[in-house]
Amino acid sequence: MSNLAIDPARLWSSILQTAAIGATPRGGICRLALTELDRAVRDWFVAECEAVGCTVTVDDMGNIFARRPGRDPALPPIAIGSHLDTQPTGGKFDGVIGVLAGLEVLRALAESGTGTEAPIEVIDWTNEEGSRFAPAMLSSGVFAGAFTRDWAHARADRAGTRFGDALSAIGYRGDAPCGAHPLSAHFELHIEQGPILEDEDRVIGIVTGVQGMRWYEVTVAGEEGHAGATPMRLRRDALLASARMIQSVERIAHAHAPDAVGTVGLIDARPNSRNVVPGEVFFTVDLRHPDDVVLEAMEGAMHAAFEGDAGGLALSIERVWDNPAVAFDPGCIAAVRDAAVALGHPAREIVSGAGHDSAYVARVAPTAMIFVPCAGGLSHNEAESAEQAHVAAGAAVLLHAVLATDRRLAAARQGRVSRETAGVRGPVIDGGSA
Ligand code: HGY
Ligand code: MN
Ligand code: MN
Repeated sequence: MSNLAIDPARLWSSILQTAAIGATPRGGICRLALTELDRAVRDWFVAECEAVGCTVTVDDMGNIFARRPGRDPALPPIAIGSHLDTQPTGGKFDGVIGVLAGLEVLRALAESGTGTEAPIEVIDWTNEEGSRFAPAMLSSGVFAGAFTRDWAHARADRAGTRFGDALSAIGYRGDAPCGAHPLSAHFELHIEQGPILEDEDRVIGIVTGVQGMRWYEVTVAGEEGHAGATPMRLRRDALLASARMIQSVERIAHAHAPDAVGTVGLIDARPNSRNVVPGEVFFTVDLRHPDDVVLEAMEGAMHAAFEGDAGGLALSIERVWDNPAVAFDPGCIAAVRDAAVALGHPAREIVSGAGHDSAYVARVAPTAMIFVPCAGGLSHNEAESAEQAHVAAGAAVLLHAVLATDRRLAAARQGRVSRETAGVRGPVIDGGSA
């Protein structure tokens, strides 16, 4: 294992290269799932993986699997996954560093001629953001059995385009059935997207789980009317009722402080004309909490509040997504923790406020995540930024955790460690320079 090491400059260069695909004038990225820009970054990723000797397969949800063979092809791969789609006002790092750190691991292994027992696989999960096609993590959700492939393919964006049709249009509707793809473990490097690591001067977040999250779609129906001739007492103003509901979401989140969050991020008022009393409003609600029992209580409070806020207007509330809180695999968590300690990076355990593909993959494979700080905790914002040294540190921890997991699998395979203790445990770092 000579000179096995992450190349920080090469990794950073790849991040900047992909940042040019969908770059916005304000320094961010707008690369929505299944658009021509998503296709372009996928094509780039596939070419880079093939250039280091990987075989690439695509499943029928568009998930891309770039596999580097191991000594034992019968072993399910150790996976490194994240996403390349972004928010409309996304940044250069959200999702991207997880996929590109995986590519950097492949490059480092190839360059140093380091073999592994298990195959190593880097995955680009389709439509993690859920911005264009709700819900978020749609494709890792199908992979984990949370959604059927047909339900996912039928999901439509606000313009009425179906997921399956958009996937075909960019040429990434693969043949392999999504989900029939065992993994020995799954690791994901991601920016924290919050302020904790930076506030505490930590470089590595040892992510132990993800909080629970639920999405709703709300429609309020009143009656269009003339803005000048309709007396206030006769109005059935859908936007005014919705405004009361949006304030209720904020109140309910504060009422379940300090860990609850509630967001109304998308709103469509129709006919959206300045001199028409709005007749119908569609808006979304995103509720999150680390404890599913509290999340359930928040949902009940929201329904009760909205009934009153509606003021007699027609109201429909549909829950389109319910992703319970997730605890990651203790063995994978230990592999991350041991790697951070061995590499000397200040670290702390943390639960993710943001959703990630790992939240679903954890249902079907031992999984853990690695966080690195982002400036001001800012994300889903074009000003999102991270330090090159921190991204490189995260990638080095990722490499160590993957190699340690591989060694444990090899030992278990050779029967040196009894199966029941084999699990996926921390590495015995041999001073590798990775
Ligand atoms: O919604 C989320 O937390 C993620 O960014 N998709
Ligand atoms: Mn992300
Ligand atoms: Mn995101």
